[in-house]
Amino acid sequence: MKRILVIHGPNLDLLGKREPKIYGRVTLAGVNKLLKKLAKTHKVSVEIFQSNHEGEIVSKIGGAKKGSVSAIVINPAAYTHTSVAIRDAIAAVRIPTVEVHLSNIYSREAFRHQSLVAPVASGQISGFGEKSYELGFLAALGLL
Ligand code: CA2
Repeated sequence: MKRILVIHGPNLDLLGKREPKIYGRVTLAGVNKLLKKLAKTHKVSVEIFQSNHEGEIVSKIGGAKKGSVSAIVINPAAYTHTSVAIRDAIAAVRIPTVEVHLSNIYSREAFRHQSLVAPVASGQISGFGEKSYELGFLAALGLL
């Protein structure tokens, strides 16, 4: 069975608990439930990982090859705009990767307009709330 790795970056564990005007009322548990349901429907396995630490995310991506991951869906959160390390890890593993964002990063502050991850991702989905994850997961299935 093909395996999709979903990575949630820093502070996404706070989803639904703060900033509802930007990120809505959905919780990370709610997003994960949706992803597990999608995986079941499409007969793939899903591994879900959240970390507030850049190095842990880098190691998770690096270990994906050994764990026979077929595609990665990642919301790098604030690291989207700062992390050369996460970008390099994605480029190095050569596993098709879809970048997702709940909010439209291009309609927000200027510092969010640049993604260091986008050039090494297969594509990016931004601005559809919880649905961004669903669209990202479906895009990843299309890359398997
Ligand atoms: O829109 C997205 O998904 C982001 O990746 C979310 C990041 C932000 O830094 C990116 O620019 C865009 C922030 C994730 C933290 O989410 C929170 C949720 C609730 C309360 C506080 C933060």
